[in-house]
Amino acid sequence: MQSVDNAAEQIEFDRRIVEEQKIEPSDWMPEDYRKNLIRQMSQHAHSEVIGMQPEGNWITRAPSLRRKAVLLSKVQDEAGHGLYLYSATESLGVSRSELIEALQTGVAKYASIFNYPTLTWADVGAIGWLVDGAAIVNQISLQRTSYGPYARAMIRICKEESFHQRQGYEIMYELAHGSPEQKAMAQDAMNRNWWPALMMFGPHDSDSAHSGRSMQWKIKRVSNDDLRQKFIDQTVPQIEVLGLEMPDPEIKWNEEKGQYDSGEINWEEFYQVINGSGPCNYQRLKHHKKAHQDGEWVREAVRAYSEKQQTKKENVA
Ligand code: FAQ
Repeated sequence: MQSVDNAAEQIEFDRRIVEEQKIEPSDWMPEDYRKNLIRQMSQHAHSEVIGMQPEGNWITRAPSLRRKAVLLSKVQDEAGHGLYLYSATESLGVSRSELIEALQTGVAKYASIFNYPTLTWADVGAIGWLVDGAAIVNQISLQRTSYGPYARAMIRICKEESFHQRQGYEIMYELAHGSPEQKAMAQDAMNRNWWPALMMFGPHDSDSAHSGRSMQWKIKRVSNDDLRQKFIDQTVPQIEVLGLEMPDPEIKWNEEKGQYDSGEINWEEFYQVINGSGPCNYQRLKHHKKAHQDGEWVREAVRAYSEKQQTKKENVA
């Protein structure tokens, strides 16, 4: 409950939310708002960083130098997105090491999609097209989120994601218009990634634990189900252009609603994956821990450098 001492700050906070003004790091904010932001933003940051692994798996096996250069730079972009988002989260008074600890101990989640394997080169196309495509639909709405540093990070991230989405679609287009084997590979990768991409939008609104408060605080601007529908509606015509079979036989245009009907997600699988039992959960975290340990010398060097600078400053003073 809000203490009487904070009543005036609470009124000011509420006014700013209603008037669509951004909340900045130095502003007063309710503790639950801060905690909820840390939860969502850090999970978003973790997703960007863990999300480097499935595609990173194909950098050494990309089919041409051009594809390799593009993929390398795409994966580097994801690292950059992680950095913007970790920095934005740190502005809420939590340290990077606390955030990493929460990820590595399984306290914090990351997007379920990254717990699936990338079996063929076509998965790289399907990820760029479907996964970045779904991420953009969600992140465009987050450009209007109420927390200033998060909203600004989203604006930059969306620009980069749109290039990612196009490079993925280009890979899919070439495969879908290539040999019968290539077309079959594209179909298979789309079929496998379709449902996990739909799961990225989270549970149905009726089952979403955080949506109520997050919408009220304008952290989230559009509901899980509405974003998912938007993604389906924009992606189905793209499947038609590729000339592939629909990944879900229940996809059908609904004239009355002006949108596509589609089949139900396997929610049992969704909950299994987000609770740690997906096909690659163990592997993803194991790899993250190793990379983090291997990078310890960099953090050590940064600490030593900043101590040296501090001593220099003190000596001058
Ligand atoms: N995966 O009450 P809600 C990308 C959890 S970026 C795992 O509905 P909320 C770029 C949820 O955290 C992709 N967990 O939750 C890229 C909560 O658990 P908690 C990441 C999920 O927050 C591309 C519980 O279920 N994007 O892909 C998932 O209101 C290619 C209850 O759910 C973002 O993070 C899921 N799919 O809505 C990188 C966007 N869905 O915390 C590399 C920002 C739900 O109580 C390669 N986040 N959960 O333990 C959001 O918009 C929201 O957090 C939602 C979930 C919509 C994801």
